[in-house]
Amino acid sequence: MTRYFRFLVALALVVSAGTVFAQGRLQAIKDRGELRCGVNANLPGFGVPDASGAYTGFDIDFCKAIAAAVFGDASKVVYRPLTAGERPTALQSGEIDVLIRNTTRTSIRETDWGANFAPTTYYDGQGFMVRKDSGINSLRDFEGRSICVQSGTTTETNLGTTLAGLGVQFTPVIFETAPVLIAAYDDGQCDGWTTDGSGLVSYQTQLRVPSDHKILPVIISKEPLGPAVLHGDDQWYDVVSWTVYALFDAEEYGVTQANVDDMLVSAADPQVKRLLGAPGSESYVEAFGLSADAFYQAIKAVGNYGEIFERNLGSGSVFGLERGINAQYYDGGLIYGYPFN
Ligand SMILES: N[C@@H](CCC(=O)N[C@@H](CS)C(=O)NCC(=O)O)C(=O)O
Repeated sequence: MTRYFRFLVALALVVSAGTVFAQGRLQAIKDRGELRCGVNANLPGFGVPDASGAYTGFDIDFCKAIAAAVFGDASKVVYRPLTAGERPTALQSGEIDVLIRNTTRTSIRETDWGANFAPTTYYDGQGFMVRKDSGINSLRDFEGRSICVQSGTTTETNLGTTLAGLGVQFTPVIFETAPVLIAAYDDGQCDGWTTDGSGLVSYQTQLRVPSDHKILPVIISKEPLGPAVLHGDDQWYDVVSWTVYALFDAEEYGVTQANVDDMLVSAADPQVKRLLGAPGSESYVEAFGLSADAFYQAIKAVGNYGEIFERNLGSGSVFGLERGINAQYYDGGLIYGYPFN
């Protein structure tokens, strides 16, 4: 690329980002008629296209919820598949409106990436998988062994710092994407591999003989996963954040995909009426720049937080993940919706 061409590209990015900023991303999305969501294309349970090319998963449902809140139509999403390493540029260039791709909230990502993280939707932690017959039962057993790890992730840095701290000498075998990494691990190219606990459970189902492998009972990090937008647009950040809170609140108030229509007309609880923008209730939702029934639309499209969890990752899925710390606060977990008032 010539220096002049690079200058033109940079100028175009600045001008287009400026246009979005000047009028606000929410308005730009409405004018465009579609939400651009940066997602995972390779992580069953979180984000993956099915045989017909339709994306499904826990993260995908949050893209749909935001589209439903903005347009009253969950199908108005364009999914942009991203590798781990592509995430910051996709966000910074303005190419995507929101990143919802099992992305950990960290200080570096808020500062260097310029990401503003919405509420955490899945509290995770980094773990390890090994073959049952490997003789590896703890991190110290990786001494002199190899570990597959994906680049552009928190996983890679945590691995290096944690094992260095323990004085364990190991060989990292680095891959850019998960499918290649999993195949290499399955072929015996590494003695173990490491990623978010949810990712281990998801990918274990894709190994040739899943039951030949085990997840070590060790977690080396905090991996709070959630949606992120670019710094600098408070209105859009609020829309994304409060769509997440609305889905948390819906579970707390007992509003489900199945009963939301009834709730809209007959709920007596003022909290529910405010959440749904029920006729006759004061509108707290329009203040976001959305229609009064925006969060009714989101719940109607994907259900409440608990329904999203169970359908994609929990009892309604092949993964059977427990809610654990992703339970509601009143059940001893960390999920806590904020009030609409
Ligand atoms: N949460 C970590 C890890 C995210 C990540 O990319 N994990 C891998 C392994 S679960 C993944 O999703 N790979 C999918 C792919 O490469 O397409 C982060 O934000 O850096």
